[in-house]
Formats: sequence, C-alpha cells, structure tokens
Amino acid sequence: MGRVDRIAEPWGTRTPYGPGETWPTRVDSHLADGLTDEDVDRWVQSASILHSNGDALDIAVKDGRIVGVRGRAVDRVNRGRLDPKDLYGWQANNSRERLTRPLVRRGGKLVETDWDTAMDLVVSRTRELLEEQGPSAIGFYNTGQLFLEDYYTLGLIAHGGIRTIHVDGNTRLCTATAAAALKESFASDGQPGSYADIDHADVIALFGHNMAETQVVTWSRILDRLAGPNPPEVVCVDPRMTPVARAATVHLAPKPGTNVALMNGLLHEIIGNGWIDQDYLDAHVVGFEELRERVAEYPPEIVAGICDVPAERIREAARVIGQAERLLSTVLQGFYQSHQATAAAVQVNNVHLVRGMLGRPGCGILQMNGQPTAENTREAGADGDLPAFRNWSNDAHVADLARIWNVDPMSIPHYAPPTHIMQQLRYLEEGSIRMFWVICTNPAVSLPELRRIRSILSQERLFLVVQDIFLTETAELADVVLPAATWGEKTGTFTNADRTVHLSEKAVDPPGEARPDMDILIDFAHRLGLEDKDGAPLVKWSDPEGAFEAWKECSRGRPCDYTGITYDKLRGGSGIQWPCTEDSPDGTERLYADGRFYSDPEYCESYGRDILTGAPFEESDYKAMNPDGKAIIRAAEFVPPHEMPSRDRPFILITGRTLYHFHTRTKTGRAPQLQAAAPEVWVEMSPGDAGRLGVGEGDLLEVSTARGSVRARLRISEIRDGVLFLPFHYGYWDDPGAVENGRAANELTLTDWDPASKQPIFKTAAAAVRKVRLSRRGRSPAPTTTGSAPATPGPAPTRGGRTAEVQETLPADGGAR
Ligand SMILES: Nc1nc2c(c(=O)[nH]1)N[C@H]1C(S)=C(S)[C@@H](COP(=O)(O)OP(=O)(O)OC[C@H]3O[C@@H](n4cnc5c(=O)[nH]c(N)nc54)[C@H](O)[C@@H]3O)O[C@H]1N2
Ligand SMILES: Nc1nc2c(c(=O)[nH]1)N[C@H]1C(S)=C(S)[C@@H](COP(=O)(O)OP(=O)(O)OC[C@H]3O[C@@H](n4cnc5c(=O)[nH]c(N)nc54)[C@H](O)[C@@H]3O)O[C@H]1N2
Ligand SMILES: [Mo]
Repeated sequence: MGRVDRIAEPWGTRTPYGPGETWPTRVDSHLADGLTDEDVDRWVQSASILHSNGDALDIAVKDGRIVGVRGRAVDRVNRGRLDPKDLYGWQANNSRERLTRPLVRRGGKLVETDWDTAMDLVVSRTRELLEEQGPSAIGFYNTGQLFLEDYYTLGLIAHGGIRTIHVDGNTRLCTATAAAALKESFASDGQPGSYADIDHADVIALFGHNMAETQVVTWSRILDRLAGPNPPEVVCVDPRMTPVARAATVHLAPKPGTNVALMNGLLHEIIGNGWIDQDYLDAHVVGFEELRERVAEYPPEIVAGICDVPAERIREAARVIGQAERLLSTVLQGFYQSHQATAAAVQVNNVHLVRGMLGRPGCGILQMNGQPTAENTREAGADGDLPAFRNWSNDAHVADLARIWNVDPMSIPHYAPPTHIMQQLRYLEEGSIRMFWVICTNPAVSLPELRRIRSILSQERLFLVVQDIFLTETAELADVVLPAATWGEKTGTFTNADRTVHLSEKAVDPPGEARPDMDILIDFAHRLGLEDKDGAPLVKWSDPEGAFEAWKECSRGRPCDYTGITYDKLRGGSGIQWPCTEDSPDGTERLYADGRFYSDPEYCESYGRDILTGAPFEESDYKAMNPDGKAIIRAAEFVPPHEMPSRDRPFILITGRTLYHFHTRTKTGRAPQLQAAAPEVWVEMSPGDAGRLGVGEGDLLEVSTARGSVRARLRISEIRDGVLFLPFHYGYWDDPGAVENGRAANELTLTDWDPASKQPIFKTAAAAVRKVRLSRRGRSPAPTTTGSAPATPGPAPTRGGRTAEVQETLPADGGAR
C-alpha cells in the first residue's frame, strides 16, 4: 500500500510479470481531499470516460455528490489501475459552471428558459424545415462520448425518423480511419485484437500512437512486461521522442506524412526476406501478389530518402517485426490524421496478414479508438453508417433494419454514402443545411481551420442546437443550448477499443434541470410525433435498459452481436467482449481465430473503396476479388502530403495531446491537479532548430500557417528537426482574450482529409515561426514527464503535490486480488 503523486508518476508503481502470466492487480484510488474509504456512502460501478481504454472503476458517493474513484480489480482491462485523468477528472462533474437550465438566444444573447420553451423551439424549426426543404436541411453532429443507448436512439431518430443522410460523429476526426482500414482488410469494422495480447507478445509495434500518454493504463501493462522476465521488443514510429519512443528497441522518427512509404519499406523487407506465412496467405487471404509487386518499388534506401530515416534503422525494424513470433500492433492518430490515413493503416493489417499473425494469443491488431465510446458511435450508426455494421449499399441489409425498426425500407436514406462532417460543413457554408444539432462535441475548438468554423457556425440563417454540459466555445454560438446530464449521472453501457462492454450506473443526480442525452432525444421524437409505419411511436423505449434490449435485437447475427449480454451480467464482475451470444456466453477474446473473415458478399459491411481515391467499389467489383470468407490485402503507393514546407513556411506542424488533458479541456481544465500540470499552450521544437532561430526555452513564439496564427511558449524537446508540435487542448473558454492572438492549434490546421476515411488531416501543415518576446525566466508551461520532456535538464519537473496523492494497493498488500 502506498501513496503516489500520480501527476509526477503517471504510470504508477510497477508490477512486473512475464510472458503468458496474468497481469497482477494494482488498485488505484483517489478521494476528495481529507476523505477516506470510511467516509464514502456507496460505491457505484462504472468505467472511465476520458479515453478509449475502458478502465473499470467505482464512483465514490457521499451526500449525493461524487467524491472520488477507485479502479476495479476484477476487470480484464485495467485490473484496478486508473490513469491521472480518471483519478482527478471527476471533479468537473461538480463544477459550478455546469449548465443547469436550457438557454435560448433572445436579442442576440443566450438567456435561461424552461425545457418546454427550448424543445418547442427545436421541434417547430425542425417541422418548418422538413416541410419547406425536406430532411436534407437538417444535420446531426455527435460524438464518441455518449453511451451505446444514446447512439442507438439517435441513429433511429435521425435515419428512421427525420430520414436525413447528414449524420456524423466527431469519430470522423478520431477513428474513422480505424473503421475504414478494418472494412478494407476484413470487410467489416470490428477490432481483431485484445489487450491480453500484451501478455503474450514478443514484439509490440506502435504506429503513430503515443500510448503512454493516451492509453496510460494499457501502457502500464506494457511497462510491466518490460520490467519482467523475457520482455517484448518495442517498435515505435513517431516523429517525436515520446515515452513510447524512449522505451522502444527501435524508434523510427519519419518525416510527418510519410507513413505509407515507411510501411511499404517495412513490407519490402519482410516479404523480401521471406518472413511470411505462405500457408496462411493461401488459405485465408486474397490480393498478396499486388502487394508484393507494389512494395518491390520501396527498398530501404528509397524509403530512407522519403521519410528521412536511416535505411539501416528501417531494416532493423523490419527484422524485429519480421522475426516476431507473436506480434501485436497498435495504430492511432499519427497514421489516422494524415492524407493517406487509410492506406497507411491498411499496411499494418497487411503486415499481420502476410505473417499470419492474427487470432492467436499475442498476435493482434489494435486499430485503436480514441474516445471512450467511439466504438458504439460506429456500431449504433451515429457515425452515419447503418447500425450493427450493416452495409448501406446492400438492399437486403437495409430491409432487415427496416423490419427491426418497423419502418418502410425506402424511408431509411441509403441512396448515397452518409455525409461526413467535412462535407456537412460545406453544405452549411452553402446554406443547404439549415439546422445543425451538435451533441457532446466542441467543433469550435476541435475542427480544422477555426476561423472558417466560427464563421460557418455563427451564420444568421443557421439554426444551431448545442447539447453539452458546459457553455463551450461552440455553445456560445448556438440558438438553443440544451443542458445534458453526463457520466455518473445516468446509466448506460459503452465499449472500449478491445470490444469490452462495461456498464456505467447512475451514481448521483444531474445538476439543476440537466437531463440525460437519451431523454432529450426521446422527448424530441415524441414532441415531433415520429412514428413507425403502423402509427406507433418510433422510439419504443423510455429507459436505458429498454434501449439496450432493443439494440441487442438489432445486433443479432451481426459481427458486434450483444445478444448474450445483459445489464445484470455486467454487474459485479468484469466487462465482457463482444461478440457475446448463446454460443459464446463469456464473450470473445479475439476475432478471426479460425481464419474466417466477415467478407462474404451477402454479409460484409462494405464492398470496399479505392484507398487512394476513396471511390467506392460496386458489388460486382467486390465479388470479382472472390473474398468469400477471406481477408483482403490492398496495396498503396506513397503520395506526398498536399501542403509541403516552403521557404516562407519551412516547418511541418503536427498537433496532438498531452497526458494531462482531454481534448478541449472542458473537464480536465476544471480539475485543479490536471490543469496545474499543463496550464497553457506551448510549442515544441528541436534543439537544432531553436539554435538556428536563436530562440530559447520559454520564449513566446508565433506559429503561423496559411490559415492563421497561434502564440505559444517554446519547449525545446527531442522532436525531430524541421517539425513543430502543438497540443490542441487550448481553446478560449477560460481565456476569451486569447482569441485575438490565437491559442487553439486548429487556427492553423487545414481543410483537407483522407479520401477513403474522410478523416481530417491534423498532423501536417506548413508553418512559419516568429519570435514575439524573449522569456526572462526561461519557463515553458509544458510538462516534463511526457513527450514534451525538455531536451536538456533544467526546467522544473512536473509535480502534483499532496492533493495529487493516489492510494495504490498492490497484491503484496493482500486484498487487491
Ligand atoms: N491524455 C489524453 N489521452 C487521450 C486523449 C486526450 O485528449 N488526452 N484523447 C483520446 C482520443 S479521442 C484519441 S483519438 C487518442 C489519440 O491518441 P494518440 O494518437 O496516441 O495521440 P496524438 O497525440 O493525437 O498522436 C499520436 C502521435 O502521433 C505522432 N505523429 C504526428 N504526425 C505523425 C506522422 O506523420 N507519422 C507518425 N508515425 N506519427 C505522427 C505525434 O508525434 C504523436 O505523438 O487519445 C485518447 N486518449
Ligand atoms: N488539431 C487537432 N485537432 C483535433 C485532434 C488533434 O489531434 N489535433 N484530434 C481530434 C480528435 S481524435 C477528437 S476525438 C476530437 C475531440 O474533439 P471534441 O469532441 O470537440 O472535444 P471534447 O472536448 O471532448 O468535446 C466534448 C464536448 O462534450 C461535452 N460533454 C461531455 N460529456 C457530455 C455528455 O454526457 N453529454 C453531452 N451532451 N455533452 C457532454 C464536453 O463538455 C465537451 O464540450 O478532436 C479532434 N481535433
Ligand atoms: Mo479522438
């Protein structure tokens, strides 16, 4: 039993273990200052909501308020551990700045009102638009942070009730590429691997994934393997010296935007050296010849020139991956948020297919999620796809969904692909979308090219509805603001990146008149009078468990089959991995264990796309590949990023995260320990570049691109030369004055996306740097414990102090098992 400052030591105490052993437990808990376990009235089961890891926890309640959290030792995902955002982030629930009443715009200002007034306004505007312009005047933009039950309700209302094709989630910015890459390779979404693969792998490769900061607990699992006997080798592909890079056996730091060339180089070596499983390829895969021919054009010397990585290092990485016996790969935003996102992510799948490394312990692919419930956005169809991975271009799938919803198949829009958010923005700009309902996302900070976003969202002719828990930068622009209840204040389920479903129970009442998102949506549907084809209410449930039971029927027989799960089964024990059915009542650890894929043309979620142009394939093209039950290899050539550095803008700008904050900081910015650890935006630059520019630690710099500029203090870090990094967490809600000089990284990013997944490019832009002011004390607000660690010691180490102390209970203390 020990107390650890988890701001200073985010990964906590090591519990080493060896290959094939069970990861030991370590129970982390943090309570409000001065409280002990004895003070807690009750513990309520839940899971974390500030990343996709799915760490199971119990919420501590005292006097009707949340007062802390404790990890759940019984859970397969975290075995008791929690990350700093979860340990301290719950404090935001109790913030006095929570929205407690609906707001409507009157005379240019947002004023408080009652629910009837606000909802009647939304309903009457919806009705008008449906009559005047039809369903395509209405767009929904939601999130990866609601619960499964919310999404399924939203998908039904938007697709089956309003009948608009303009539905997307912020998952477009997040995991659209994960979904796209899985659809290309395996003909359906669905995470093949399991976190338990970490226990068995002898090589773990992380592609554009700073897991140490973004899935902190899963990284602790890798650190525990690294600290134990027979540790795995780690390969890291990231232009920054992240904690992952520091722990790596081989670190490749490519020029941003060159991932496809790098992957082709690795595949060139793997195939050239015969590190392939020909039997697996013959039995389970189509398309290998095309890949062999394509990657023949990418010997390490050529790739070294494109990526600016030594050829020998590429060979070394290929050797480690090629000779692995149990390879686990993870992929995230360094690959997904770039111009060839799907093409690059698919090459990681290809490595596993050519090596026959899927479906066995230690052999897994994690095309990661980012947000806590992004998986459910995709499953339930709130990202625009049809629920339960149904194929919108397969009429039989549409008819089947219509049967479940009891609507006419023709009323479910499927004449074209769902409108992704970047296209919706265009329609908003042109004025064909007139009502835009934003739920649980903050686009005025998180979308690219903010000047444009602000101008689109503040148009007079647009009716903007924002459903949030705080008055965000986006809510400030709304015509109606609906106050939501959130995690801890409502019940529901959600699914993490390795398909583990958790139940999160209501622990406390929401503040004021705030209401659960699902209740708001159902209220809207009833007020609008949405009906099924027999005139009964379209939405037939009124509580979360009712929604879950309805969803189970929708998922029956599909890859994400939930029919074997009940709320009761999720209570008390561990989360459960789908598919979970009568035949697999304990869930399914790994997909594709039998080498059979979901690619039967009648069953598959997608007929695929050209991964370079995004053009969808027809059913006949797909059938011609003969993929029935087999996985599909798709090769891709490298294409340079669209915006390259120039004389005027010589740097490549990348953006991303720090361990201590979540996105636009509406929650973590209100948790004192987290906010203090990373209080203000900074910019990272290499020692070489700083020397050439004559700037030093803490100097105030202006970073500018063709879109705008941002002022940030300098941290000289071990990022590669020629590259700048900005965290994207810092908007304007806690510093409105900063708009003038720019503080949000997305002032700088560009309106452009991957043609296949439509995921925007947040990880390459050409930028210039100018010195604004020298720092007297040489202080930068960047954390020292993370990817932003200083290149040379000096800056004061990031510490949390007494209020950041966390109780860690180790197996040796007894009781934690
Ligand atoms: N602490 C924290 N954790 C989070 C979140 C958070 O906001 N804060 N958000 C959650 C969400 S929604 C998401 S999506 C995930 C994101 O998790 P990650 O993808 O791990 O996070 P990022 O910082 O966006 O990007 C990862 C890395 O990509 C690298 N990179 C940039 N350009 C390139 C490139 O061209 N090639 C390669 N190979 N790498 C590149 C960056 O240097 C960065 O270290 O995190 C989740 N977890
Ligand atoms: N430059 C740059 N931009 C990026 C990225 C990047 O790496 N670089 N990453 C992208 C990625 S991967 C992501 S996921 C997005 C994230 O971008 P956003 O989704 O815009 O970020 P959040 O701050 O998580 O916004 C969630 C909002 O929902 C509110 N909220 C929280 N809980 C609830 C609830 O229960 N109900 C309701 N109704 N509201 C709630 C919060 O207060 C907050 O305003 O950013 C993207 N933008
Ligand atoms: Mo994300």
